[in-house]
Amino acid sequence: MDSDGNFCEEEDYASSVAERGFAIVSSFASAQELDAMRSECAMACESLAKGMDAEDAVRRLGCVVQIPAQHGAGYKGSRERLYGACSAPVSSMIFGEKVKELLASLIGEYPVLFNEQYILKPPQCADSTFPWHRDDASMAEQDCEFQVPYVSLWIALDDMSRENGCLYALPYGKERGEEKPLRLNAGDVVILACDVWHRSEPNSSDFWRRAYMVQYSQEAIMTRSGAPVALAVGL
Ligand SMILES: O=C(O)CCC(=O)C(=O)O
Repeated sequence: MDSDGNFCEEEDYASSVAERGFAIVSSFASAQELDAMRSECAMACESLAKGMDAEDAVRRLGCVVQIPAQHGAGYKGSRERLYGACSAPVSSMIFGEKVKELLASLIGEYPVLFNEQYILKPPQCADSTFPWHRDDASMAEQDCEFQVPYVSLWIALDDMSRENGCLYALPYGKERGEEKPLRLNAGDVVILACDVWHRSEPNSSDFWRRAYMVQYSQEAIMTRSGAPVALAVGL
């Protein structure tokens, strides 16, 4: 952290995640990958809006935009069919060597993608608060048999500020109130451990605040009934 309380670029991401529950990777996404994610995100909104206003649709969906796609081995192909030409840079980013290298020290050599979603806060959207939560709480709700370790990569598609609803993560062992805003540049990533508390405030700016979150587990996460909890796509 610098003297203003902003988080700086770090290199030993695994140690940071183990010690405080999160880490920041500066400039993880290239300009081409950023463009492609923004295009996918616009297509996802259009598709979910089904001819209605995309901004209204996002507000209705509680800011989380997730396109249902085929699970398992056919997944990569199904997202290519959904998003067409703009999917290639995103697919290579979420399944390729760069992410594998990052994930190797965090969850091992055989990561499994189990979820991806865009988190979009429309301009001046008072209803875009995410209260304090840990991501693994949703697993408990889904009747999973084992606690499989996982991490989320939360990718900033726009510059993030307090005004537009940036993330706040609470380092392990700290009290609420000690969290700092994660002011990021577009293309930076926050690695979030599944048990780190985090939140975000509403977007009170005049522009969209867009993020893309991809989640990877150490192995497929199964419910007690034997089905994958969400996607189960090996890299
Ligand atoms: O993007 C945000 O503002 C928060 C999203 C979040 O915390 C989550 O999806 O778990």
